[in-house]
Amino acid sequence: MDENRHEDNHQNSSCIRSVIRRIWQLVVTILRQFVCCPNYGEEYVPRREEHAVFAKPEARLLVVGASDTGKSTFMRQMRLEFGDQYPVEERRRHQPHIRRNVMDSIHKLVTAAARYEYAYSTAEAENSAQKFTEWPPLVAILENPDIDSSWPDSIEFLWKDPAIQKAYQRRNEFHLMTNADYFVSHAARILHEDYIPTIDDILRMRIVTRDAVTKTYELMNIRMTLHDMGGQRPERIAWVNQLDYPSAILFVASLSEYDQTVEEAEEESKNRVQESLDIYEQLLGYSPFDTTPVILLLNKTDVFSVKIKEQPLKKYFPKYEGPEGDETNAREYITNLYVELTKKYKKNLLVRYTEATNRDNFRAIFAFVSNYVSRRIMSIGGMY
Ligand SMILES: Nc1nc2c(ncn2[C@@H]2O[C@H](COP(=O)(O)OP(=O)(O)OP(=O)(O)O)[C@@H](O)[C@H]2O)c(=O)[nH]1
Ligand SMILES: [Mg+2]
Repeated sequence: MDENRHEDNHQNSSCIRSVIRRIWQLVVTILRQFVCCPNYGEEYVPRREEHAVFAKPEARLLVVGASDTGKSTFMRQMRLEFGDQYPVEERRRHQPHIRRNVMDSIHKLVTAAARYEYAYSTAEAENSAQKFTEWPPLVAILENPDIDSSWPDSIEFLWKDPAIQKAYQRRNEFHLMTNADYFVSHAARILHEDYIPTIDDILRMRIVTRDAVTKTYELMNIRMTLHDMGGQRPERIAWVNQLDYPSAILFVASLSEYDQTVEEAEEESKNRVQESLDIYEQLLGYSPFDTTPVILLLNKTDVFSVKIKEQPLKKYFPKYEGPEGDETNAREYITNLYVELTKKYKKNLLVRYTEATNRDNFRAIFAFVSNYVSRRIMSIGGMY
């Protein structure tokens, strides 16, 4: 009963907002006609600043999805393409995060090798591993610029040892960050005293988003605001404050997460694809989004194409009947899980496969997203 009343209230307020939006569009249209174009009948060419106030359509995109799927990486690409492109000072600010990524990766690998009782190939490797077993001294280097000069070589040396490589093959069991291989194999450069992060390092670093991050970009023919919403469970509680009539939803999911469990819910050992589908379904069922277009970005195609040859999809999704190791079939199976849910809610869905760390791929995907959103906004009167 209460639930129904809640639903009714929701629908009423949706209706009122929709009417207000339409009235506002009408006012803007009248203003354009009589304020911007006083010489009615002549062809009107707006001045630059009038463009900014009246003509440029605005879009508001919600970038949502489960944690670790690539939402913030997409935002970093936006900044590289349309923002300040990460000047040196800004890159330097990320130095401790990236060093932490190196330390976290090698610590988790060494810990896993010990847990699986994998023996190191030499006594030297065994000794090196000892340096990275305790976390507190490792994290202390982030405040202390005098990094033990033996560490970079030890990390790169350990990375080649079969014990660490065998642990790496089982990385889905212990929440190793996606680009751990990149960080560990670049340890010497990253731990060097003169280190300044490169753009590649920035795109690959892992920092969990706490609180939503909002950025507005003035693009050629549209002003676009993107809200990057933290995807971990505690962060998702804040989503409701931002869910007010977006122009479109960019739902980011990782193709490569099919063999992993949710990091922040270790006790449940819930599969990450299932978590992502559950979040997706909640958004589809949220009534203010009834007419909001959804673009599904199935991300981490590079990681997926390597993983699918190593980890059978059927082991994690027993209903998968396609050939094992076949990237196209496996990709379609995962895509269909989202498509089926979308059909259930009678919505339209646009799907794109992405590699958020790849500049060219990002450019192509963003061109598609911005064209689609601009055309849609223009078709409903220039405002949303
Ligand atoms: N190799 C590869 N790594 C990716 C790709 N997309 C994202 N990553 C990496 O995956 C990790 C997680 O990406 P984020 O963008 O931080 O994920 P998020 O969705 O913002 O996560 P939350 O902030 O926890 O919600 C980072 O280390 C990224 O560099 C991809 O397409 N390929
Ligand atoms: Mg993030």
